[in-house]
Amino acid sequence: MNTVLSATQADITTLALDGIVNAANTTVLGGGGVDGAIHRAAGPDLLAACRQLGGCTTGDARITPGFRLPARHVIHTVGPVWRGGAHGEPALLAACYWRSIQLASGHGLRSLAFPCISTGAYGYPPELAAQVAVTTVREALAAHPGLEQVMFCCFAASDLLLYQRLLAGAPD
Ligand code: AR6
Repeated sequence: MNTVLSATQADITTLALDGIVNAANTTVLGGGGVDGAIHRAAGPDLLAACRQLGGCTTGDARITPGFRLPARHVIHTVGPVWRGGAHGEPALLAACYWRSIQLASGHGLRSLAFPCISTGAYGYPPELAAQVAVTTVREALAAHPGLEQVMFCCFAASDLLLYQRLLAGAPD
């Protein structure tokens, strides 16, 4: 079965899917950006669940319920801080997407949305991040069956254009 891959411009907290991915930090106790939006929308039970996780290393992921969100689960992953690109950032960002798909598949999720991990506060150049995201998600889906729908949820119109181009297979 082929997974439907798409890009949309939305607030990820509004998506009624089996799971949404959070761009968290290593404490997994909340923060700004999409992390703050997810915690506000999910309510205080999410923070209580995150306290039980004991943190998360960069490139890894953890799963919690979605509580008051329309999404049933939140997968918290920690992207790399961009430090010029020669400090393992591409591999760490790829690991975020790979681990998130692995967790989603392992928990029987059929639909999942990703934000543009690391491209806000963590400074990863959006175009380079989108290339890693699309390539890695395609590879991870081939290795982890069960997901029917994966969405790249872009906040900015400029990000949506990047993903639409990559998903259409257009050359760089
Ligand atoms: N829905 C979808 N995307 C969003 C939303 C939203 N509601 N809000 C922001 N974005 P960032 P990072 C986009 O900074 O770079 C936090 O404080 C945003 O436009 O949220 O991985 C964490 O706790 C950008 O494209 O995450 C960490 O400390 C993307 O989400 C740190 O920031 C990621 O931006 C993580 O930094």
